[in-house]
Amino acid sequence: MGRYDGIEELEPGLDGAGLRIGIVVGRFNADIGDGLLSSCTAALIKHGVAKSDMLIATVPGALEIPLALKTMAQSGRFDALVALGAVIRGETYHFEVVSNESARGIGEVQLATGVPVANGILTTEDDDQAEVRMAQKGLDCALAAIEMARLLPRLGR
Ligand code: INI
Repeated sequence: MGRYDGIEELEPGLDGAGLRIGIVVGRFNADIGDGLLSSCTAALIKHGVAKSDMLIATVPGALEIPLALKTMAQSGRFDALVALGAVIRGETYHFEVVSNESARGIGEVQLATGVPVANGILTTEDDDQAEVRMAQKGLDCALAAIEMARLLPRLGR
């Protein structure tokens, strides 16, 4: 029995066993990327994703992430993807361009390909804010990737 009598509600599934997950990391703020990546992979492993079912690709910065994701999505090899990186206002005069374009591109990849993409591109005022947020964001993205990979096959039947 669900919360609503007589109405089926799909529960979030967080079993990562057997899921193939691709991760793209921007190297522009490398320390933040490493922090995001370590918490993300630790959470994926904790939830049952095999190391041999993960592939990590690094790219120069957030603007290169959507194309790498799209190529992975189109390969058919992945159940879900994760984008990790940091756009820090203190370091760029075109903060808005980089953050907006990467977010737009990431959203476009998942809608165009049907492969879910968890967006872990931090957008912050400075390094300190990014450091504070990176562990939680990496974890959140791991869970979002697993949950969406489990949910999509159950929708639209
Ligand atoms: N890329 C980032 O990932 N984060 C940033 O903060 C950033 N800044 O500050 O400019 C950034 N720029 C590089 C960009 O993503 C591309 O790699 C570059 O423009 C080459 O295409």
